[in-house]
Amino acid sequence: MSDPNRLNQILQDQPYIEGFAQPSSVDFSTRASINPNDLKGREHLERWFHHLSSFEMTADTSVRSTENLPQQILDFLGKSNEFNSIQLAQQWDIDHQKLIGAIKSLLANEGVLATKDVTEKRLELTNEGVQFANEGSPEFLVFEFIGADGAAQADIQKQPFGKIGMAKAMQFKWVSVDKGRVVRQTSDVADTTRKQLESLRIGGDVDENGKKELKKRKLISEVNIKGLLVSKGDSFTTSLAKQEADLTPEMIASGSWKDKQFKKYNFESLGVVPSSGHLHPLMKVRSEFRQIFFSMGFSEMATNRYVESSFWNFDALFQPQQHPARDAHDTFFVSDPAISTTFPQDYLERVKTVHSKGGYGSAGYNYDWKIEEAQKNVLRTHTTAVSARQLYQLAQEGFRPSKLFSIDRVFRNETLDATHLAEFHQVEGVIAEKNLSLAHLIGVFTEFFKKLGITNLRFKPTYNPYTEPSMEIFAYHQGLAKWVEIGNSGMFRPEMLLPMGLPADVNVAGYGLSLERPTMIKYGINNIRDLFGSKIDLEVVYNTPICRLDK
Ligand code: FB9
Repeated sequence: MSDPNRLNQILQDQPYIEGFAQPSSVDFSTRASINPNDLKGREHLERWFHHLSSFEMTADTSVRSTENLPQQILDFLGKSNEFNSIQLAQQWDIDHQKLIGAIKSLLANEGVLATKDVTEKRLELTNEGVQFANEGSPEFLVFEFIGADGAAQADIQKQPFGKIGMAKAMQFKWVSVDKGRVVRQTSDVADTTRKQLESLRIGGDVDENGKKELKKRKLISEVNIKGLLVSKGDSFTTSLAKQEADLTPEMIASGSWKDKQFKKYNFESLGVVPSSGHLHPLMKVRSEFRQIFFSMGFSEMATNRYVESSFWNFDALFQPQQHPARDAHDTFFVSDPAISTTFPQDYLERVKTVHSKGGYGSAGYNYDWKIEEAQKNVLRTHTTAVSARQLYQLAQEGFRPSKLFSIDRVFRNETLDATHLAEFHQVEGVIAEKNLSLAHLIGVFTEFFKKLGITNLRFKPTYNPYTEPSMEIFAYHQGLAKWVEIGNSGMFRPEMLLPMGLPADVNVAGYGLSLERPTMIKYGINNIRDLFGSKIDLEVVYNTPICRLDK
C-alpha cells in the first residue's frame, strides 16, 4: 500500500498512522506491508516500525481472518461487554458490512446479543481527493513543475493541474508571477494537502482547519456510516450451540429435539426465486400496449372467439362476399362446425340489403348476397370482427361514446416468410363518438404511438372494405434508417354502422397494427420464427426486462 516516503512524512508529524492515541490495526497491517529495506534513511518510519515491534499484538498483526467471525465477536464481547461495529471493523481492519453480516447471523439466536443502531459521521475522500492523495495536490505539482528556474504561465496553464494549482500555489505564496513567468517564492514546500488526504484515507486524523479547507476544496466529504452498538443479550453465551435448521424424524423418534436449539424461521426471508415463469416477449409487449390503451381511457374487448362466422368477420364489415380475402387463399374456413346459423335476424336483413341493394345513401355492391356465404365459419382474419360485434351491441344497448381495444390472435392463410406466419396478434383501437372526424382518429393514434416512443409519422391513403377514408401509418425508424409501415386505420363506413342501428351522427374510427412487428424490432429479432417455437432463445426471454418500447 503505502509508499514509505509518504509514510515517513506522516509519521514525521504524528507517532501513529491513526494519530496520537495508540497503534491501531491499521498501524499493524501497514507495518506488515513495509519492506524493512525501506526503513533506511527514513528515521520517522524506522522509529515507528521498531516501536510497533515491541507490541505483542504483532502476533495477530497479520490480517485478521474473518472465517468464523461470529465466534470471534462472541469471544471479543465476552471480554469487552460491548462494542461499536464501526470502530471494531476499523480496529480489526475488516469490512464493516462483513462484521454487520456476522452480527446479524448471531441475532438469529434469540437473546444472545443486544444491538442499538448508531450512526457515525466519517470523512471520506472524494474522487478528486483520492486523485490528489495519489498524485499530489495541484499546487504542489505546479511548484514541482516550475522547478527552480520557473516556467511560463502559459505552459503551466496547459497542465491538467495548472489552473487550480496556480491559484492555490499563489494563495500559499509558494510562487509568484513576474512578466508571465511563474517563479518559486520559497525553496521547498510540503504537500500538506496530500499528506492530510493520505492520513484521512488510512483513518488518520487532521486538524479542524485542515478539515475545513479540504471540505471547502471538495476533497473530502462527510458521510454517515450506519453501525450497531452491540452488547450482551440476556442469554449471552460465547459457545453457541449449533442451531438445527430442520426437525428430523430421528429427533422426534429419539426425543433429542427437546435439548436442541432450532434456528428461528425467518418469515421475512425471500424464498428462492423460482427459475420459471417468464413472460414471452410478445406478452411483455402486449402488457405494454394494454397499459397504454388503459392510460388513454380505452377498455378491452372480449376476444376469446378465434372461430367466427363469415357474417361477423366479413359481412358485418360491409366486405362483399366475392372479396378476394374471403376465399380460402387468405382465410382458414372451418370444416366442423362448418357454419353458424344464429344471427340477429333483423340486423342480418339490413346487412343483406346494404350489400345487395345499398341504402343509407350508399349504392351498395349490387350483388346477390347469400346467407350460406355468411354462415361459413372461419378462423377470424382480424379482431375487427370483434369490433363489429361490440359496435352492434353498443347500438342495441343504446349508444354511448366509447373507446375500445383488442389485442389477440388472428389467422391468415398467408405464404409463410421471415415476417409472416399463419397467425399474428392484431392490436386494434376503436373510437365511437358523435361527429367524430378523421382528425380525431389521427390525434388518437398519434398519441398512442407517441406513448410507444414513435413520433415522426406519415400517412398514405389506402383501401379497406370497411373504412373510408383509410390510411396506412408510417414512422421513420432511426435504427433501421427507413420509413416503416406501423399500422392501418380508417373511418368505418356508414354501410357498416347504420345497419347496426348506431345513430346517424355517430362516427367510428379505428386503427390497427400487429404485436409481432414491434416486438421483433424491439428485441432485434429478424426472423419471426425466432419469436415462436422451440428455437426461441430463452435467455432473451428470461433476461429482457418488461419492454419499454419508448426506451
Ligand atoms: O404492425 C405493423 N407494423 C409495425 C407496427 C409497429 C412497429 O413498431 C416498431 C417499434 C417501432 C413496427 C411495425 N403493421 C401492421 C404494418 C406492416 O408490418 C404490415 O406489413 C403487416 N401488417 C399486418 C397485416 O398483415 C397482413 C401489420 C398487421 C396489421 C395490418 C393492419 C391492421 C392490423 C394489423 C389493421 C387495421 C385496422 C384498420 C382500420 C380500422 C381498424 C383496424
